[in-house]
Amino acid sequence: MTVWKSNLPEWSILIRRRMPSDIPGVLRLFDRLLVALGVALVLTTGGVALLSQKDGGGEQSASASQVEGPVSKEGRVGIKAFKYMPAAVTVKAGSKVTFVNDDTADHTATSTAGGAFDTDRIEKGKSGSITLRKPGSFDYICAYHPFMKGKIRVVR
Ligand SMILES: [Cu+2]
Repeated sequence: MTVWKSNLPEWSILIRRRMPSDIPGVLRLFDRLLVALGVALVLTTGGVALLSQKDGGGEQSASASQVEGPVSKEGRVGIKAFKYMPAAVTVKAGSKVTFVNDDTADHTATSTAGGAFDTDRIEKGKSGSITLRKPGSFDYICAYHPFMKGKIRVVR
């Protein structure tokens, strides 16, 4: 008990003595906390920004699919003035896509990747069809005029 009693003032003095010197330490700790909070905030807002960018990307792909048109069971692509119209279509797997050559020259619709499909020659004023069974995104060109480019997206 006597040891405890005699120790108590020493402890309180120690604490009191340490207090002033500890304040900057506490402040430094507080600063670190603020910095950490700031970093966390930046990271969070960055994450949110990234997420909203992702959303924007989603919107972009949504508008891209709008360009490609609605998903249909039968696709129809016109060919006029050396252009596929529309240049991109989206169809369900198993769909038939018909190319209507309303142009002044013969054309084809020939996939560029691994011979997925080829209409062969479609004479001017005629049409040609292909059936797409495998889902995927297929770029195609005209075998006679490779600058003519189109895309067919096949979804399940
Ligand atoms: Cu052509």
